[in-house]
Amino acid sequence: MKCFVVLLVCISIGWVHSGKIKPKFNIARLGEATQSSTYRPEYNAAAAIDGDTDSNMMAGSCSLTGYDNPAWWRLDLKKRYKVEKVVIVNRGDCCGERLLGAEVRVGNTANVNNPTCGAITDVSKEAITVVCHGKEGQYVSVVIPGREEYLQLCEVEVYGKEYRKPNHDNSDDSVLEDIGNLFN
Ligand SMILES: [Ca+2]
Repeated sequence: MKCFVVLLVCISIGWVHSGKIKPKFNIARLGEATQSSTYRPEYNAAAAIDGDTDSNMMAGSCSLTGYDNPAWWRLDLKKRYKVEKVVIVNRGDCCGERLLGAEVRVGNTANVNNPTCGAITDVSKEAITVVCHGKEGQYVSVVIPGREEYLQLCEVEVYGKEYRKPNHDNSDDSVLEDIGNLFN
């Protein structure tokens, strides 16, 4: 029986590392979103984490602020995470250039002034990935600094691992976490 369990675990880990399973769980779905203002009620901040990546604003699954300076959107993940990357789906039916210069920020302060992962410099594709290299924080924000602008986000996906305090031996926990992700 033990051999069977060990084999099952090894096969599971093999699946994780072979990349043949679906991507890791999008932790943005666990959070709560707010934004600098809301253009119309149906374009509320939560539309950017509803799991629907439809980039047509008329489909009703995109957030949109007013013409703010700065326009911002912020996600409270409720726990601290080491954020690996943020994938943003831009609006596709018009005006994609509005997102140029937007910065993704991650940190533990409940505002939009946390450290920056990177800025959006290319809007030629609707899905834009900003790499955060494990930057740690409870809050993920998208901010357009330095000008008045509308901020439109059809989806924001966040990938990372729950933050664990340094010096904690979490090797076994990490294996269990990876296996757990199989079933998310
Ligand atoms: Ca959406």
